[in-house]
Amino acid sequence: MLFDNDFLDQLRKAKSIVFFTGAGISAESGIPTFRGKDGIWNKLKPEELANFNAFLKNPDMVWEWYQHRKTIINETGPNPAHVAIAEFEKYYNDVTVVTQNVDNLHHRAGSTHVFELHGNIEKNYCIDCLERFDDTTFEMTGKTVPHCDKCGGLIRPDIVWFGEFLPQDVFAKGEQKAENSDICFVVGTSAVVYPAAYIPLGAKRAGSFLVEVNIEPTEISSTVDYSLFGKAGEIMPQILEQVKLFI
Ligand code: BV8
Ligand code: ZN
Repeated sequence: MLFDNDFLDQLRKAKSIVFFTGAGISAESGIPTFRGKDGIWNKLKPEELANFNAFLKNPDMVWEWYQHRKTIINETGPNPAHVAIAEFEKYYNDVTVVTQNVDNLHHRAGSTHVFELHGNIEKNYCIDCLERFDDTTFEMTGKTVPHCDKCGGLIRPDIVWFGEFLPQDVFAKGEQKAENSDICFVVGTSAVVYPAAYIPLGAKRAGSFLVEVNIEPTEISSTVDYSLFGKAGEIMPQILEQVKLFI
């Protein structure tokens, strides 16, 4: 792939880089996106699954949906896009991932500075006493929603559902990193979910060079400085190859 000279100059002189990612970066790992042609929300309604009232109304159904997604995630792994982003840390001192994804694939690829705006599917907590039940320490079996062994309350995924606030410190730090970045890559996101989608917009306003990597134009295409259309799993390794040439 041939890259624009202005973009190559930005890559050469950049000191801090942020990767703002969405479900599209995990598509080539076999994890369905939300709004694409085979998106999750085409078959299921987010308000019936990814919100607290849905969970209270039918905890087993919501819990089972997350266990199903976790099974898909556990059966796959990071793809070349996640791996390339992790490798950027070898060539730049200040690399941050700000992700909307809950699939933990950036960590599994080796990225060491990851802000998870919408939580992490391997983490859970009791809705009554807030006791934590992360997968690392708590083996969940069966399809029905588990109950807290401290107070008997329902255990929910530590994921930000619609209508819920994002973890304020995570959002603030991710926003600040993006605003102070020299380049902010926007990879595999439709950029329609807020307040997360404010982050790349804030980066642009603060003077960061915004680069979109997506298979098709999105809400943010008219704002970015440079669009690269194609699969993230193909484009991100090619950008890394360019970096290796001049670093
Ligand atoms: C909140 C967790 C405060 C669940 C998710 C303005 C300000 C504040 C809020 C709002 C606002 N406007 C509207 C709202 C409400 C709402 C919202 O944004 N709704 C949208 C849909 C209109 N926001 C909220 O509710 C947020 N909370 O605002 O709290 C508050 C509190 C009380 C009352 C009022 C306000 C919470 C939002 C978080 C919701 N949780 N997920 C779960 O995962 O189970 S959102 C969900 O969407 C995922 O987290 C996902 O990450 C996120 C964004 O989607 P994308 O990642 O972009 O995925 P998508 O499928 O859309 O796009 C994939 C892209 O990849 C496509 O562009 C495709 O072309 C591309 N692609 C595909 N394959 C590839 C590829 N690109 C490259 N390579 C490929 N191979
Ligand atoms: Zn409890």
